[in-house]
Amino acid sequence: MTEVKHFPKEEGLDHSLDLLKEGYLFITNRSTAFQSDIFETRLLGERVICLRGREAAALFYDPQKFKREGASPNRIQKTLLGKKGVQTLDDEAHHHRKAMFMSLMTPVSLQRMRALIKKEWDIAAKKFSQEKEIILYDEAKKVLCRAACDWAGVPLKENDVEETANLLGLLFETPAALGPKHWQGRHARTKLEKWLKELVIEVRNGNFIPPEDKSLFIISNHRQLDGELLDADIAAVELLNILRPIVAVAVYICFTALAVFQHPKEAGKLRSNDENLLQNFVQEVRRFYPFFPFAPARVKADFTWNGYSFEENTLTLLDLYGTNHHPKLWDNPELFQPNRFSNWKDSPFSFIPQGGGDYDFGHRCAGEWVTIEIMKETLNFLVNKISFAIPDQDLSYSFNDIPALPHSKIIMKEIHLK
Ligand code: HEM
Ligand code: MYR
Repeated sequence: MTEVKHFPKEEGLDHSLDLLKEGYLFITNRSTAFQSDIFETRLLGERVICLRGREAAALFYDPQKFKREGASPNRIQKTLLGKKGVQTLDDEAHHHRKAMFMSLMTPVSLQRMRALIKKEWDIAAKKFSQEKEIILYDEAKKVLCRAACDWAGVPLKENDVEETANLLGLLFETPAALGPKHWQGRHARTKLEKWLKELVIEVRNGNFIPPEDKSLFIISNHRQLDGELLDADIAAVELLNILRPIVAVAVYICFTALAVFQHPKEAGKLRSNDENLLQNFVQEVRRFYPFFPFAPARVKADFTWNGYSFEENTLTLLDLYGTNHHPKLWDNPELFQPNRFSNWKDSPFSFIPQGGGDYDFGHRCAGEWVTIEIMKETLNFLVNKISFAIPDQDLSYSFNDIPALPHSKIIMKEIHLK
């Protein structure tokens, strides 16, 4: 018989304030103190199990053991995710909806995204060379917003680009914010969902005809398992699940620029334009810097794992950042070393910046390949297409800001095309 174990447990009524204070390091700090990749705590008034590491990730991504129904807190749904989208589904309903997303990620469509990003940076660079200085984060959001709408088949006038980019930005900038900043995110979602719902209705009425291989067409015409179209509200939520995260790559673009600036020797190796070296650098940016902190799920039905009893419905968090920095999985995890990916043995559970496990049957990010393509093209642009100066500024970032971003948002000046 296996020994029954008690979860290491921190004392106290609630640790939500500690989560706000410690941010990305909340789970790692406790795992280190307990010397355990599994422990229990209390957050927002309920008992929560926290997990970290490869074995724990394999458990978390077992769809027989965990479900997503009721897992995301309301403040995340009202800003980042919306209601009734793919992230909240389980079993057949999830698999069917996820297949719709994965059908958008063909090699041809990934190459189309790469070409769009190249075109947008080329146009933007000509403008940058006329400017005294630019803020990379703001410019990247606009570049990505244009590319996202074009890629998804969503019409967007140039005059609306800045406002739309900022609204999409608020969806991922505000889930963990307090007060007015958080409410800006909720209002942004209301406005964006209304815009896209009306567009879906236009497509269904035949008043607007997008190309058949683009997200707008596929989501508008998607049939559920019962043969019905999605409610137009839900179609809008799913369209935002394409547009929002593409704009969110702006955060990774700032960290990419920071890495280029702080690791000039590594960046110098990229001058050869070698696709594998670009890939390794981008992978290390996604491993090293904090972005999505942890993924939430609930226990589907009682089970025991390694002697620990998991009770039905218990909220469980998987530490994405902490797994990417786990000392048992990575040599010198706190060093930025792109070369570690040159002979890295691929595992769906140890390198999980965008979630782990299976794309089709689990909740792993549908846009991971798009993200990598956008980042590689942008890295090539920063290293091989332009020269620039980084004036004095606060390039630090805080582990208790979710999402974290270099505080100055990367100010660049003296930008010239090479
Ligand atoms: C899911 C991160 C970019 C579409 C996820 C998850 C994470 C994540 C952590 C959830 C994993 C889980 O619940 O277990 C990121 C990060 C990105 C990014 C850090 C960088 C900006 C993208 C892009 C797209 C996208 C570019 C689409 C073009 C999705 C979708 C899901 C998802 C549709 C839901 C998958 C499901 O529930 O089955 N992403 N993502 N993401 N992501 Fe991303
Ligand atoms: C996306 O837009 O889907 C991609 C990246 C978003 C990162 C957002 C970071 C804040 C999320 C807090 C989630 C906490 C989960 C319990």
